Amino acid sequence: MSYRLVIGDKNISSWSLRPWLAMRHAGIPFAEINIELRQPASKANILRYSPSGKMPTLLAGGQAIWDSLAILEYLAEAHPEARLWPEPGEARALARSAAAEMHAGFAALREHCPMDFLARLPMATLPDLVAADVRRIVALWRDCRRRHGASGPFLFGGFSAADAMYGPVASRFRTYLPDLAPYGDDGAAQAYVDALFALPAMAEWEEGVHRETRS
Ligand SMILES: N[C@@H](CCC(=O)N[C@@H](CS)C(=O)NCC(=O)O)C(=O)O
Repeated sequence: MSYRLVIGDKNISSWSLRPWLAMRHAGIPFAEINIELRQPASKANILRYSPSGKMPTLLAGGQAIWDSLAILEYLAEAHPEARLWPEPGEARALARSAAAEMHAGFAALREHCPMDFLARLPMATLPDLVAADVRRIVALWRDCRRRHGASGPFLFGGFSAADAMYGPVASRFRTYLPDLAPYGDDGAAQAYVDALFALPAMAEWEEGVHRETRS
């Protein structure tokens, strides 16, 4: 199967980072189609590939698969060797819950702390709703790590689709919240953020941001 992944600007397109990270980390080959966001022609350009008018969209042969979580599910099914969901059923159910919670939630964090990959804008205080989101994410990460993370540095040990879903959150934390201790972190959440940024695929995304912002 030949894949093309339609994505937005790497500095700000948090949804795009999710499947991109999973595919790069898993070594699933794909070509990128880059569409600049916030331009007069952006919507028309996206609609050439994606019926929803949103990115990311995976073009798998002749078929378009849109929405980051649907793309991850498609890839997990098409590439079982990539182990995008953890094996034991209980861990897999928790990984899916964590991914879905991210997909459907944390609206306050998204609104007040938009992904801005290269920026460093530490926030000393957060609006209550954002602080509640951060506390919940820190607690969720700790729970996943404690219950299922023994075999590696990620939420379920080895890298999974849940980590792809939270990659953009790691970027938001690096930008706005370099210290997670006030939100209940005992060190596990920060270590997890560091593990995500130690991935060669994250470094490659960052290089891509530099290239795009220079051009
Ligand atoms: N739920 C979707 C959201 C996708 C989304 O909002 N994508 C943004 C880019 S980060 C987009 O395409 N915006 C362009 C527009 O709305 O015109 C997903 O997970 O893929």
